Amino acid sequence: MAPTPRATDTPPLTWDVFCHVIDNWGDVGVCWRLCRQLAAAGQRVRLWIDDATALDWMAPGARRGTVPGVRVHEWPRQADAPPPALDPGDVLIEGFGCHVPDAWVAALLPPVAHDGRPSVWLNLEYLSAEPWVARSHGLPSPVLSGTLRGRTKWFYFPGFTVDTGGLLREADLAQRQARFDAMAWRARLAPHAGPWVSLFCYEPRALPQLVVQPALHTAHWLVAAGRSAAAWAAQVAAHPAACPPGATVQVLDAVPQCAFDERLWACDLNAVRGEDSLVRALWAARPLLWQLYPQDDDAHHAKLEAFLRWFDGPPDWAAWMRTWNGVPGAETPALTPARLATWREAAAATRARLLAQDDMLTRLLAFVHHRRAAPGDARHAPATGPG
Ligand code: TRH
Repeated sequence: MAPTPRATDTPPLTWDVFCHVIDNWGDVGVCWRLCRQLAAAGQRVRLWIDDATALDWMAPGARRGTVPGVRVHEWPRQADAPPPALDPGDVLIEGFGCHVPDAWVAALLPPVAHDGRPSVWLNLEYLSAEPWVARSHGLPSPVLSGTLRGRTKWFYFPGFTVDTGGLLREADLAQRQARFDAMAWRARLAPHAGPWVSLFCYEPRALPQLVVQPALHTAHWLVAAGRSAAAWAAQVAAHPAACPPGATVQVLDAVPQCAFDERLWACDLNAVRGEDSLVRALWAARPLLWQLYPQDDDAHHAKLEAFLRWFDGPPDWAAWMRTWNGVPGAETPALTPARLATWREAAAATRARLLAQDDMLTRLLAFVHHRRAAPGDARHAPATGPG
């Protein structure tokens, strides 16, 4: 089998990444990380986004073009908006099923790219550990009618196992983590000796229950601005008896992505939500509680169970994860320092397991390389990394 092309081996291509911001920060968060990592690997990236305001704090300067390799463009999503008069690209990515008008695809992605090879059109999907993800990753979606008839869009599914599209991870992540001084980071923020907890969540009903756990009686809570701070205000701050006297809290303004990542490295317990912050919590290798994006029909409960099966962590942690996500009937044992220590061991083991796999960028580049080299043959890129 041919070796997986490393990011630096791949000649620069022009990538158009499209992002439609629905709500919260996950769409822009994932698309921005992808763009930044593509650019760091020497690729040329145009990010098309319909609401770039979150980038002002997530990636200061990005809109002004201060990040080498990435240009941020406004994406007017009106159906009749004329396509831009720019040189066509080589790869076009629709983030999370955001539909790019046919005229734009036709203008930015002719079937044959600048070097005579086929261009590649991808739909980047949401992250899930459910078994169908591996089955669906890399499937073609042929266009059967309209002006793009005969073209093919490919499904790209990120995931936790080697048979999926992988997880975003910067090439220098491990080195930056090794250099990071958590105690110095904490000292800059507050003089507090107890455990540190970061809270990034929607409105988990179990929040008051978590706050009073024995391991967290003297915790310092770092609460993210926005929905997390509102949940804290409504469920904890509004009920003075709900907060143990030894606990302290700081509400933190939204910070750039790399600073958010460091917060997770510095804490003893990370409550995260959505998808991108979950991945960051996995890299942080600290005990985590993940709140999934709630869906009306509770479809997120199946997604949670799939994640728990893949993670294979301590049963008391799985029980807390269910409670944190409002799964009925979950019984949570008291969260003690000893329990927190076993969660930490499990988190470290999971990070090690993931680090043994190729990251998403490596797999994405391999996928695109494969599609450009052999159009119309087997649907999957070569396997990338150890099983
Ligand atoms: O904001 P989210 O809840 O995003 C959600 C989910 O992705 C969900 O699946 C999707 O359907 C919905 O959006 C539309 O959580 P997520 O995915 O963790 O994204 C948050 C991003 O914000 C992540 O990139 C980290 C970033 N962030 C910062 O950069 N600085 C901060 O201070 C904070 C709190 C977050």
